[in-house]
Amino acid sequence: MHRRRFLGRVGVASVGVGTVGSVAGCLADDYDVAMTADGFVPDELTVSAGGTVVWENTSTRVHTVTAYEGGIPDQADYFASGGYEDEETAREEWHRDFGGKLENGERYAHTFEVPGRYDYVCIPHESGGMYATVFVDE
Ligand SMILES: [Cu+2]
Repeated sequence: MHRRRFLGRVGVASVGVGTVGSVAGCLADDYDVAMTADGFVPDELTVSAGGTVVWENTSTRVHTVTAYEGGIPDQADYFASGGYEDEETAREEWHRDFGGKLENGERYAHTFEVPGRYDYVCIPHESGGMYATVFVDE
């Protein structure tokens, strides 16, 4: 399990300079969702509004984190690795030059402000079922 609570990370940030070494050790696996060879783990995650989710590619395959534009709350900001502002652009850039790719060990983070359900996908592995959901509580 690599899930960690948002409040837990605030606690880490307040730790003194003298323990930087051990903090760095903790941060090595301080992510919420792993991108394995064939999926997002966990494929369902719940956070509180204002919480940040960190994805890390723990596999040797290249992945993306790409929100389904029709699968997020109306008022929510669109999100995608590569920073694209809409799903169409994210898909075009992936097909053009692997835009938005996350290689082994690379991370993507997004802060969820609006409560609701967020469905997202890995563009190159969509047909393989690599999609998942973040639920944001009030
Ligand atoms: Cu993938």
